[in-house]
Parts: sequence; C-alpha cells; structure tokens
Amino acid sequence: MDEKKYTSALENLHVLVNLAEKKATAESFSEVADELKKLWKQLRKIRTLADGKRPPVVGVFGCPSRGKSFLLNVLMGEDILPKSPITGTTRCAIEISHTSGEKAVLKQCFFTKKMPQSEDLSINSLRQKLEAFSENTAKDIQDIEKLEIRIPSKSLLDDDIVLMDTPGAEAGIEAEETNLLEDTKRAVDMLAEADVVLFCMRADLLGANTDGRFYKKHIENLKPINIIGFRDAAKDETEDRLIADAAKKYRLDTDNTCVISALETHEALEKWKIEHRTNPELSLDSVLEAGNMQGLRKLILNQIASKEERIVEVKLRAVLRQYNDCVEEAYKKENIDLLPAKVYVANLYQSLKDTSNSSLVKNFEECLKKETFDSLKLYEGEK
Ligand SMILES: Nc1nc2c(ncn2[C@@H]2O[C@H](COP(=O)(O)OP(=O)(O)O)[C@@H](O)[C@H]2O)c(=O)[nH]1
Ligand SMILES: [Mg+2]
Repeated sequence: MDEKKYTSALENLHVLVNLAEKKATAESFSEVADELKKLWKQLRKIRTLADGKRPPVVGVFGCPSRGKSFLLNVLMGEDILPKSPITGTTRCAIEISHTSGEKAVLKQCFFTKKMPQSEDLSINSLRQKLEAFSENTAKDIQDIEKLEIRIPSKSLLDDDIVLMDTPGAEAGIEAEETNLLEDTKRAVDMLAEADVVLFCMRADLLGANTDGRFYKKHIENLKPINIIGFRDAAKDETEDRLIADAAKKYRLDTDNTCVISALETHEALEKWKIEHRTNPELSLDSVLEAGNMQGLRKLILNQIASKEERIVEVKLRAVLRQYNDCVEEAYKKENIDLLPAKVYVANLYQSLKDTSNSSLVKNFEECLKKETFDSLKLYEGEK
C-alpha cells in the first residue's frame, strides 16, 4: 500500500470508529449488542496501533503443550511463566512487557470488578503467584480477564513489544472437557487482542488433526507466523522437510513459517547468563543463533515493521468478517430487530464509499456475504 492509500485507509478507520461510537448503543442492537460492542472496541484498538499510541502485541496461540509458554520465557530472557508437561497449565491470557524499574509488576484485570489490582513484586514472588494461578483448582481465575506483568529483564525481541501467552486451545472438542472448552474460548477471545499471531506447532507432532482444526477455524485468516517448535525432538528430519510437511498437512504459508528449538535457545541463554557476569560486553548473537531464534525474530520484526500495511489491513478484515458472522447469527434467531444493525452496516458501507478507498470497499464487500449484502440493498431501497 502506498502512503496516500495508507493515509486514506487510516482516515476510514477514524470514520468507522467515530460512527461506531455514535451509533452503537447497547439498546439499539438487542442481542447482537455484546458482539458488536466488542467489534467497536477492536476497531478502536486497531486505530491506536496505527496511530503509534501503543506498542504492538505479539501473541502465541495453539493447542495445549506446544511450547508456547516456554517460548515466551525464552524470548523474555527469564523463566517466569509456568510451563509443564501437563496440559492446561496456562489458564488465562498473560501480557508481558518490559519495565525500567527494578521490581516486577503484576496487574490483575477482572471481568466483574472495574478496577484492576496492581502490585510490585520480586521476580521470585511473581513466579510463585503465576504458579498459583495455573493450578487447575484455582478458583480466583474465573473472574480474571487477563494478567498483565512487567519485568525488568532484557527481551530477545525488542523492549517495546508486548508478548502475550494464551491457554492451550482446540477446535471441535467435547463439551465435557470443561477446562479445555473454557481455555479455548479465552484463547480465541484473545486473538482479537494480538497484532501479530504466532501459531505454535511441534515438529514431533506434525500432522496432528487438533492443530489442523484449530488452525483452519481460528488462525488461517489472520496471516499468522507459523512456528514449528521442538526441532530438537525431530532431529532426523531436515528443516525443509518439516516445513513442506506442515504446509501440505495444514496448507499454511511457507514464507511465514519457521522451525525453531526453544529448548536449544534456552540452553544457550543460560550459558550466556553465566558468561555475561564476567564479560558484560558479551553479545546475544550466539543465543539468537541457537535453535534458530534469529529466524523467528526476523519474521516477527518484519511483520511489525510493516504494521501500517499489513497488520491494520489484516485486522480490519478480521473485524469485518466477524461483523458478518455476527449479523448472520442474528438472522438465525427469530424475534430480533435487525434494522438497527442493518442501518449500521449501511452507514459503515457508505462511509467507506464516501472516502473512496476502493481496496477497503472491496474488502468490505468481500467480507459481507451476498445474503447479508442483498438485504442491505433492500434496506437502502426501502429508505
Ligand atoms: N524438547 C523440547 N521441549 C520443549 C520445547 N519447548 C517446550 N518444551 C517442553 O514442553 C512442555 C510444554 O511446554 P509449555 O510451554 O508449557 O507448552 P504450552 O502448553 O504450549 O504453553 C514443557 O515441559 C517444556 O519443557 C522444545 O523446544 N524442545
Ligand atoms: Mg502455556
């Protein structure tokens, strides 16, 4: 996208957000209100990213035990997040960022209580607290929307990036697996919060249906960076083979796929920490080379650098798609007055056309399925 087009895409975004705020009162949308309100919130978030008012959020997603938490610990340079061979260790989203202070900070954001609860902690107490939250029996987790932590250690990525850990998720699971169901819902909700989506798989479990189903249902459309982790556990395979294998099984984009071993990077990092004590000048290059963390880092930084074109467009598209689903859902239910929603879509559509950004208008039209679209025209005709 050239600069002119980008500016007008941003203008559109401002128009959309303003319109959304004006039109979207809860009452006017009956049952779809909650969904719609979530979408407005997302639009606003996309805008703050595009305006450079907040750092990008890089989130890890995938089935349980794909090494998501472990990878983030390595990227943060500190073992903070609970990780274990037992599935379901991560129970709610955790956002991690850097602090220049000496103490770590833990902030709990709740669903019901408005005020978050924040405290300064040592790294050790933070680790213990997070451990307690990860206990399967932890009751207090129910009301926690997400945890935000800030830590003083040096990140392997960039101090300005927020990392996000999410619970392990699966698509199409049985209702009796209540924890997994709840975890999946939480992870899927968090997809909207991530600007860069890292989809985690395992080299030693490539081809598992669970990964494929989750990828297809929730990830594919979000232009993810695909990570084939646990490279050390599939030593006999070449990297190309692993990528080709994953591409064939899940039909993912090979350009945005990389093979890593967070375990190898972790070992190099521990070694670096010891040597760093006597040689403060020691660079992190050897750590990044181990387990191909450098390859992953490049993919992430590239995607962030192109946030103007890529992230904003991808996210906007995703929001529109959700919008479409949401309207469609409303159609299925009877006794729902869809007129306000239709007016809303008509307004959105009109505002896009007014700012005459053809690529966004096209996106929008693509995203709205024909059925929804026809009824829109109908409404416009009725006017
Ligand atoms: N061999 C190997 N084990 C790993 C690697 N990454 C993570 N693990 C192990 O896999 C287990 C699950 O990791 P975890 O990060 O909790 O998975 P999550 O459920 O996806 O967050 C842990 O016991 C880790 O030690 C890796 O690159 N290689
Ligand atoms: Mg985890």
